[in-house]
Amino acid sequence: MEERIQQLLKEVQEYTATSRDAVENFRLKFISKKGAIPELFDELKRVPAEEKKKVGKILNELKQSAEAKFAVLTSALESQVKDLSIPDLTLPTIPNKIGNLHPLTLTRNRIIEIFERLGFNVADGPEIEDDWHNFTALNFPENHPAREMQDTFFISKNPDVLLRTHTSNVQIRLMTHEKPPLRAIMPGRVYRNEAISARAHCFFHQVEGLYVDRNVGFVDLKQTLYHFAKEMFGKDIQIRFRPSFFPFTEPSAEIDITCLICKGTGCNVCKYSGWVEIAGSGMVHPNVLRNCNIDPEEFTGFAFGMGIERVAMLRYQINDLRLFSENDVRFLKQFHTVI
Ligand code: 2NL
Repeated sequence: MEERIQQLLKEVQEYTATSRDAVENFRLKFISKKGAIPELFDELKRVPAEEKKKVGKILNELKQSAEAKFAVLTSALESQVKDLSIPDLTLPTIPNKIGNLHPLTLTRNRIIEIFERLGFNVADGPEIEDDWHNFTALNFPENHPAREMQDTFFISKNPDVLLRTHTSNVQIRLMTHEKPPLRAIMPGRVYRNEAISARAHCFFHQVEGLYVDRNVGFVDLKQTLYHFAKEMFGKDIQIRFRPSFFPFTEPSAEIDITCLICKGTGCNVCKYSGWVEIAGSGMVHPNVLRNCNIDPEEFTGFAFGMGIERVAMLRYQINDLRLFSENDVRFLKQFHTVI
């Protein structure tokens, strides 16, 4: 009998059960009324008195060990059941990954937001343009190099059909068809015949702006772009206006801000000058106003233009223009938008 008890003890210790049925089988085999242990207690009654104490002791050990094992198996089963149970239905759902906005779209939207708060409308116009709206009305001389085949895409043999090289064509259309006061920005895609590199592309995006009214002065231009730069890049940056030249503005100025990469101490992005250019600007040339039937004696205006890619590169610290048009998901998914 002692041997049988030892054998059963071994079986109890080695028993594994992960299903409800297997745990029930354990109970039936060892613990239940008709199981092996109660049967052994019955037999114990017939064991000779001198051995009873010894056999009874190991039988009790077997009983305790079987009961402890049963408790362990049951609680393991319960925690398993808990894992399979219904999750907390009050928790928010896992958001669907439906994509995000392109960094150029995010940047364009921010630029629009800043100017809309200053009372600017958003206007757009055609990307396929004629010579008048892209060059002549903008006071480009007949022999200006920008008109050359090397710089401009002509889309047919007809030199009067071209891809716009800036969004100024929209301003020309606006000034021709509407009367001042005019206050609008024009975001859009423009095309230039350039070799593709980290710094240049054959198409890119611009936002131009125009404000025409009585008594618009350089001070209005300066304050508007000063406000824009601080809103866009933060209150800590410094801004400088540098004299420049464009055929369509007089006087003209380029706007630089302190380099956001090196904070003005010098790096390869700012070519060790501490400054980066963010926009061109100026007072609309009287010839341009005249070309749109606006009297330059009565009205004046300022205009500006900036590359959205350039602003986005500074905003997100991107060092290669090609990333914007390659559509590499590893790049695009870094610009999370909260939906
Ligand atoms: C640049 C420079 C500029 C304008 C664009 C403009 C348009 C009209 C009349 C006068 Cl219709 N000016 N636009 C003016 C100054 C600069 O862009 O560097 N853009 C990326």
